[in-house]
Amino acid sequence: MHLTDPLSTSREEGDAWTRLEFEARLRDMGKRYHIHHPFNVRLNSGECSPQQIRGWVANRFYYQINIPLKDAAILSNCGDRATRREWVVRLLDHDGWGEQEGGIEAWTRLGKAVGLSREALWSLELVVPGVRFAVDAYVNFAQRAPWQEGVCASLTEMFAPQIHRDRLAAWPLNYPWIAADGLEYFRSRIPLAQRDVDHGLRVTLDHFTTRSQQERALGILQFKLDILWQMLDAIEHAFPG
Ligand code: AHQ
Repeated sequence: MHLTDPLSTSREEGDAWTRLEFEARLRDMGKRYHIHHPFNVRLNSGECSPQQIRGWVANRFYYQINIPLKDAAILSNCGDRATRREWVVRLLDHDGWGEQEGGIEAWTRLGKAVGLSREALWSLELVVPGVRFAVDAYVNFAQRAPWQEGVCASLTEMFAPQIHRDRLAAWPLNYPWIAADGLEYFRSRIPLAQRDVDHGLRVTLDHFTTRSQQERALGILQFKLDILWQMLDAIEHAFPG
């Protein structure tokens, strides 16, 4: 096991961190969040071309349509009914239910607003290998890992409200050609992300209690931060300008 392996726990056992210290260390990893990725900085500064924005939307669509599969994998591994009752809403948030269109449908409206037809989006023709592999790694992790580890990996959403707020503030100014209703997904996620993180953090702080377990939790979060970072690396490479 390489020391650089983010999922490695090859460290001697120290004292467990307090709950507050553990949460602070999880939140401190926000400095590695993809909000700081050069592509995201350019995207929010108005420096991306319409083709780059379409590339980003089409590739992130693959992430979006896989979130419910990831969340269903966690549900299928979870024997605790109370947790499942809380977790199941995440699938509905994305797939929708009854009259509620859901986040995947909202993302197709974002696609339309940036010039991607529903067919182009759903064809997945613009999804590049690096994005596919990163997203598939996330779903495979959720299928294989204990459900609490899958929950822990979702905690990158601790940092998501800010990235959504940035888009809502910057895109109308920088990309006036993108219809405002295309940004509804970002607006909808801010309260949902906060609700999801409340639950995910409670599960994580309750489950990972020894020092080596807490270190593993940090490694799991780093693994998910790497997934988000790699997606932007691959998109940046595939859509240079
Ligand atoms: O729109 C996003 C979303 O629904 C989720 C679910 C959550 C998870 O379960 O891993 N993560 C996540 C994220 C969403 N949007 C990303 C973005 O940059 O718009 C951020 C991403 C995350 O922070 O993990």
